[in-house]
Amino acid sequence: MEKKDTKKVLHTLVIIHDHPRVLLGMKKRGFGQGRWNGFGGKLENGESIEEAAKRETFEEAGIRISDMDKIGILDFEFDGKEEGLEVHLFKAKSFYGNPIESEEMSPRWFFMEEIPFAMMWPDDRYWFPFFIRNKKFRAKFKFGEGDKIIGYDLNEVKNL
Ligand code: 8OG
Repeated sequence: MEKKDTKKVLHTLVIIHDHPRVLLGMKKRGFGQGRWNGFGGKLENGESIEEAAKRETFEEAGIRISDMDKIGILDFEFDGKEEGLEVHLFKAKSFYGNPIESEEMSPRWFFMEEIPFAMMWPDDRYWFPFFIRNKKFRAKFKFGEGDKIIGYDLNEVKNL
């Protein structure tokens, strides 16, 4: 039988890292509601991935990014669904502005030891150590029912 490749919808994800803290937002609505996450979403017409990442961070948390690095590409598949996600993850260390609550996100700083993995997407605890140690990575996660991870693959890479 011919294996169909799942279609991947591009998304961005930005985590602000101001050592020893990271900025996360509580998602107030939509996909991922009730979870702490970085800031991001889909690309708008004609935008580059980087432009979209910066725009979403400003819209969702009021933070302007001056500089950021791509640290990971996360590939998500959902069992039984034709459409998956390709999420480009950025680490931003250089930014200005103070976090402000938006309609979508309620931002808060977390020290490394208190990152609330139990209230985040279940894949995050797998790749966060790479993010913290500045190791670039590519990851694939397959989700089953109830957002359970039913398979994954995670590798450090030199370039993204
Ligand atoms: O536009 P919308 O808010 O629905 O975009 C979803 C955001 O959530 C986007 O920034 C990508 C991010 N995201 C997923 N899946 C996962 C995941 O498993 N872990 C994390 N940390 N973020 C995710 O779509």
